[in-house]
Amino acid sequence: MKNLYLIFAALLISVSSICQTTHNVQVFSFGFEPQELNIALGDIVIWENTGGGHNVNGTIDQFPNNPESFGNSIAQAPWTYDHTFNTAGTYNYQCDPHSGIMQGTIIVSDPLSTDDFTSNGLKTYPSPATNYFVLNSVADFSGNGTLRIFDITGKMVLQESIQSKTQQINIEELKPGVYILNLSDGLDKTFAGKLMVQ
Ligand SMILES: [Cu+2]
Repeated sequence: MKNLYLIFAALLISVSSICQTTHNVQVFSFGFEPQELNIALGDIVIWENTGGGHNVNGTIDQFPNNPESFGNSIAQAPWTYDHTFNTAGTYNYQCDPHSGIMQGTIIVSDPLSTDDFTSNGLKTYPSPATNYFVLNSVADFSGNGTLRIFDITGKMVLQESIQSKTQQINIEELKPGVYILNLSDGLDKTFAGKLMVQ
């Protein structure tokens, strides 16, 4: 029983520590400041152009190794442009008219890819999921319990009673993004994992 409380406390701390954060990048003649930015999955970056005609180009066309595209069109200051990063990885971007001197990097890390979470072994199929998913590889799970799904701000968005290991869980109402799963068998076991919805 003590073990259950410890796991649940660890989950709550993990959930509360990964709230969505907003980061600012100044755009000016000629540069991005900070030029390199480390953020967490789900964070928002706001670029603010305070002077000159610039843009943000982080498209896969321009940078084939970017996990996904982002960016805006060239325009005179003032403007702001924001993007929410929902895929981990390293993103490069540039200002097209000044590509030789205006280059930036965003490094997005996944706060959930820690030993704490992976060692709990709660996996889902398919991943990413669209309309539904099933629990996968939960060796110690009896098949009866309660599944709770939290968004990245720690808000519970879905609670489902689980009656079998192969039960399909409907997630048509969940927006694309990363979610945290908490599965309890109501006795002494709790499993944690993450869910990618597209
Ligand atoms: Cu520029």
